[in-house]
Amino acid sequence: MNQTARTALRFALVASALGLVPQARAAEPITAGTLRIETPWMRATPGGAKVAGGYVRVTNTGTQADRLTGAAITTAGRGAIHSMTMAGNVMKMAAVPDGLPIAPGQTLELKPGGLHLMFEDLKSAPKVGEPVSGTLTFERAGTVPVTFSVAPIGATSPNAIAPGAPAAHHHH
Ligand SMILES: [Cu+2]
Repeated sequence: MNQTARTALRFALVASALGLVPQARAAEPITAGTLRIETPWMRATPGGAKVAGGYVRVTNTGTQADRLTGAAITTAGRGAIHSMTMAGNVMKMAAVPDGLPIAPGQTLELKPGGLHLMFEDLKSAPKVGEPVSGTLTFERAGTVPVTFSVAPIGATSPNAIAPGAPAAHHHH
Protein backbone atom coordinates (compact mmCIF):
# COMPACT_ATOMS: atom_id res chain seq x y z
CA MET A 1 0.00 0.00 0.00
CA ASN A 2 1.43 3.37 -0.93
CA GLN A 3 1.42 6.40 1.33
CA THR A 4 -1.61 8.01 -0.30
CA ALA A 5 -3.69 4.87 0.05
CA ARG A 6 -2.57 4.44 3.62
CA THR A 7 -3.51 8.02 4.46
CA ALA A 8 -6.86 7.62 2.76
CA LEU A 9 -7.52 4.41 4.64
CA ARG A 10 -6.56 6.00 7.93
CA PHE A 11 -8.89 8.91 7.22
CA ALA A 12 -11.70 6.54 6.33
CA LEU A 13 -11.23 4.57 9.53
CA VAL A 14 -11.10 7.68 11.69
CA ALA A 15 -14.04 9.25 9.88
CA SER A 16 -16.17 6.17 10.22
CA ALA A 17 -15.20 5.80 13.89
CA LEU A 18 -16.34 9.38 14.43
CA GLY A 19 -19.53 8.74 12.53
CA LEU A 20 -18.62 11.32 9.89
CA VAL A 21 -19.28 8.96 7.03
CA PRO A 22 -22.61 7.42 7.94
CA GLN A 23 -23.02 5.40 4.77
CA ALA A 24 -19.42 4.24 4.57
CA ARG A 25 -18.91 0.50 4.63
CA ALA A 26 -22.65 -0.06 4.88
CA ALA A 27 -22.27 -2.78 2.27
CA GLU A 28 -19.55 -4.61 4.18
CA PRO A 29 -20.89 -7.74 5.87
CA ILE A 30 -20.57 -7.86 9.64
CA THR A 31 -19.18 -11.04 11.11
CA ALA A 32 -20.41 -12.26 14.48
CA GLY A 33 -18.97 -15.63 15.34
CA THR A 34 -19.97 -17.81 12.41
CA LEU A 35 -22.76 -15.50 11.28
CA ARG A 36 -22.40 -13.14 8.35
CA ILE A 37 -24.78 -10.21 8.61
CA GLU A 38 -25.45 -8.24 5.44
CA THR A 39 -27.17 -4.94 4.67
CA PRO A 40 -29.28 -4.15 7.69
CA TRP A 41 -31.72 -1.54 6.40
CA MET A 42 -35.01 0.13 7.11
CA ARG A 43 -37.50 2.19 5.24
CA ALA A 44 -38.31 5.78 5.97
CA THR A 45 -41.82 6.17 7.35
CA PRO A 46 -44.63 8.60 6.59
CA GLY A 47 -44.98 11.38 9.17
CA GLY A 48 -46.45 10.25 12.45
CA ALA A 49 -45.93 6.54 11.85
CA LYS A 50 -45.33 4.59 15.05
CA VAL A 51 -43.79 1.51 13.46
CA ALA A 52 -41.06 0.88 10.90
CA GLY A 53 -39.96 -2.30 9.16
CA GLY A 54 -36.37 -3.51 9.22
CA TYR A 55 -34.61 -5.98 6.96
CA VAL A 56 -31.33 -7.92 6.90
CA ARG A 57 -29.68 -11.05 5.53
CA VAL A 58 -27.93 -13.43 7.90
CA THR A 59 -25.89 -16.42 6.75
CA ASN A 60 -24.77 -19.14 9.12
CA THR A 61 -21.29 -20.17 7.94
CA GLY A 62 -20.74 -22.44 10.92
CA THR A 63 -21.67 -25.99 11.81
CA GLN A 64 -24.13 -25.27 14.61
CA ALA A 65 -27.62 -23.87 14.33
CA ASP A 66 -28.33 -20.39 15.61
CA ARG A 67 -31.52 -18.39 15.97
CA LEU A 68 -32.42 -14.75 15.51
CA THR A 69 -34.36 -13.90 18.63
CA GLY A 70 -34.64 -10.13 18.67
CA ALA A 71 -33.73 -6.72 17.33
CA ALA A 72 -33.61 -3.18 18.62
CA ILE A 73 -32.85 0.33 17.44
CA THR A 74 -32.04 3.39 19.50
CA THR A 75 -35.07 5.28 18.17
CA ALA A 76 -37.78 2.74 18.93
CA GLY A 77 -39.29 1.50 22.17
CA ARG A 78 -39.08 -2.11 21.11
CA GLY A 79 -38.36 -4.44 18.26
CA ALA A 80 -40.09 -7.63 17.21
CA ILE A 81 -39.77 -10.27 14.54
CA HIS A 82 -42.78 -10.52 12.24
CA SER A 83 -43.99 -12.83 9.55
CA MET A 84 -46.18 -11.63 6.71
CA THR A 85 -48.67 -13.92 5.07
CA MET A 86 -51.64 -13.60 2.76
CA ALA A 87 -55.03 -14.31 4.30
CA GLY A 88 -57.30 -14.29 1.28
CA ASN A 89 -56.03 -11.14 -0.39
CA VAL A 90 -55.13 -9.31 2.79
CA MET A 91 -51.54 -9.16 4.03
CA LYS A 92 -51.35 -10.13 7.67
CA MET A 93 -48.43 -9.60 10.01
CA ALA A 94 -47.88 -11.72 13.07
CA ALA A 95 -45.21 -11.78 15.75
CA VAL A 96 -42.77 -14.69 15.65
CA PRO A 97 -42.22 -15.10 19.39
CA ASP A 98 -39.71 -17.94 19.21
CA GLY A 99 -37.49 -16.22 16.68
CA LEU A 100 -36.14 -17.57 13.43
CA PRO A 101 -33.78 -20.56 13.22
CA ILE A 102 -30.71 -20.31 10.99
CA ALA A 103 -29.37 -23.75 10.17
CA PRO A 104 -25.72 -24.28 9.24
CA GLY A 105 -25.20 -23.12 5.67
CA GLN A 106 -28.57 -21.40 5.56
CA THR A 107 -29.24 -17.74 4.75
CA LEU A 108 -32.12 -16.09 6.54
CA GLU A 109 -33.49 -13.21 4.52
CA LEU A 110 -35.78 -10.60 6.00
CA LYS A 111 -37.25 -8.42 3.28
CA PRO A 112 -40.30 -6.36 2.38
CA GLY A 113 -43.37 -8.54 1.92
CA GLY A 114 -41.97 -11.37 3.99
CA LEU A 115 -40.29 -11.97 7.30
CA HIS A 116 -39.20 -8.64 8.76
CA LEU A 117 -38.20 -6.80 11.88
CA MET A 118 -40.84 -4.49 13.29
CA PHE A 119 -39.69 -1.54 15.30
CA GLU A 120 -42.54 -0.25 17.40
CA ASP A 121 -43.14 2.87 19.45
CA LEU A 122 -40.89 5.02 17.27
CA LYS A 123 -39.45 8.03 19.05
CA SER A 124 -38.27 9.61 15.81
CA ALA A 125 -38.97 8.76 12.20
CA PRO A 126 -36.17 7.10 10.23
CA LYS A 127 -34.97 9.45 7.49
CA VAL A 128 -33.26 8.61 4.22
CA GLY A 129 -29.51 8.91 4.55
CA GLU A 130 -29.56 8.94 8.35
CA PRO A 131 -28.49 5.45 9.49
CA VAL A 132 -29.92 4.16 12.75
CA SER A 133 -27.87 2.27 15.34
CA GLY A 134 -29.29 -0.93 16.68
CA THR A 135 -28.65 -4.53 17.59
CA LEU A 136 -29.60 -7.99 16.45
CA THR A 137 -29.76 -10.70 19.07
CA PHE A 138 -28.97 -14.34 18.38
CA GLU A 139 -29.21 -17.37 20.62
CA ARG A 140 -25.56 -18.36 20.12
CA ALA A 141 -23.83 -15.30 18.67
CA GLY A 142 -25.34 -12.98 21.28
CA THR A 143 -26.22 -9.34 20.77
CA VAL A 144 -24.50 -7.81 17.76
CA PRO A 145 -24.35 -4.05 17.09
CA VAL A 146 -25.48 -3.17 13.58
CA THR A 147 -26.30 0.00 11.70
CA PHE A 148 -29.49 0.13 9.68
CA SER A 149 -29.26 2.25 6.55
CA VAL A 150 -32.48 4.05 5.65
CA ALA A 151 -34.06 3.78 2.19
CA PRO A 152 -37.04 5.81 0.94
CA ILE A 153 -40.64 5.13 1.93
CA GLY A 154 -41.86 2.02 0.15
CA ALA A 155 -38.41 1.01 -1.15
CA THR A 156 -38.14 -2.66 -1.97
CA SER A 157 -34.35 -2.84 -1.66
CA PRO A 158 -31.73 -1.09 0.47
CA ASN A 159 -30.20 0.66 -2.54
CA ALA A 160 -33.44 2.00 -3.99
CA ILE A 161 -33.37 5.68 -4.83
CA ALA A 162 -37.13 6.04 -4.68
CA PRO A 163 -40.07 3.64 -4.84
CA GLY A 164 -40.22 2.14 -8.29
CA ALA A 165 -36.84 3.51 -9.32
CA PRO A 166 -34.15 1.04 -10.35
CA ALA A 167 -31.77 0.09 -7.58
CA ALA A 168 -28.51 2.01 -7.53
CA HIS A 169 -25.59 0.25 -9.13
CA HIS A 170 -23.06 -1.07 -6.81
CA HIS A 171 -19.39 -0.59 -7.61
CA HIS A 172 -16.54 -2.39 -5.91
CU1 LIG B 1 -44.61 -6.16 10.98
